[in-house]
Amino acid sequence: MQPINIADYETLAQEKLDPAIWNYYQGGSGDEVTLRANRTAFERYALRPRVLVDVSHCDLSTTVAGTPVTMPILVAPTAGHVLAHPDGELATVRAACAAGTVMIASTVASTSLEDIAAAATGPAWFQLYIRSMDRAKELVLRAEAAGYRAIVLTVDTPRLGNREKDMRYNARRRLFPAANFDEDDFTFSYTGDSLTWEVIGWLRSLTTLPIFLKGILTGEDALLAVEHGVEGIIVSNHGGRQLDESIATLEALPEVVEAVAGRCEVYMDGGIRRGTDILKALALGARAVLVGRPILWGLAVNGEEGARHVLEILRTELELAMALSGRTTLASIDQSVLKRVG
Ligand code: FNR
Ligand code: LAC
Repeated sequence: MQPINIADYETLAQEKLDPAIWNYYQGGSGDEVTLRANRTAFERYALRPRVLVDVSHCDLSTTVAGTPVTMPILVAPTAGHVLAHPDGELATVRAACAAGTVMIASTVASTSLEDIAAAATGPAWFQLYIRSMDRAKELVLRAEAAGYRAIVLTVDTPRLGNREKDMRYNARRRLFPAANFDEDDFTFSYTGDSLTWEVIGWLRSLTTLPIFLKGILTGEDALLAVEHGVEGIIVSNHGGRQLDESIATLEALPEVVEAVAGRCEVYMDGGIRRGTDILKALALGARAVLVGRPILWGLAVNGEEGARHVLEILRTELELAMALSGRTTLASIDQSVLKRVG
């Protein structure tokens, strides 16, 4: 089969991957209610297309924290890309740069942050998990020295979610060493469970890079994030892998956008599989979206080329959705394109 959409990549990736890895990628936490909700939330909105608009040129370009990107689609941080393909994160970062967008490299990447930065032909960002302050400080300084343009602190992981697929398929025993550390046992260590909002000031004292918080789902926390001076928020429930039964990200997005009121950038991730999904997220106030699993599927199927193709499919679909809905710029995509139907 020649993959023509993201679902095709999902099917082909399953055929390629060892079940332990496949289930680690696909899995959500608990009963996977949130994992499913991230997808079904998109179906609660229908599109209201406008006609007789000159759509001969649609402009998808924007900036994220001042970094120009050719489209509002970023590569979400995900762990251990060598599990998908031997070229691992090097393939991913090349694909993202070739597509004119930004990869957010994970703390628990299977390639060191320096090697990823060296392979990048454009800007990349670094996702931070803080297990110990000493180690986190070292990571931030290394990331800044390597040329990363932003720090994305993931805040929804004071503990690891209840990943029952990992238990059943023994995924943890088979995983990779995390290349940013000397020890092999770092893979499943996350942001420490005693961290509080004071960590933002501490991070700010270490770096001048823009700071993003990933994993915000409420207006209350969005407000605190703004008060602590972050440059951006990523509305995320970790792809349904942390607190099961937490709100779908598309449903959480409007209250975060409202609370922020333009004072920092707001992105979202979770369940983005079609260009129309992106259109809906932008209409609800996201400046950009991140994609997680689809990139891993592309990598698994065809390395750098596969990851690149996944990004190009999403770009083409978003462009078509904009043309067919009569919205030729990202700025023209507002709530008037949506009707709530569920
Ligand atoms: C993740 N995610 C994640 N997030 C993060 O901040 N650091 C990480 O290392 C990882 N690792 C990771 C591994 C795998 C296999 C998955 C599926 C997810 C979460 C990720 O950044 C993102 O929030 C979700 O993947 C978005 O949902 P979709 O696009 O996968 O539906
Ligand atoms: C995960 C971690 C690595 O979701 O964030 O598996």
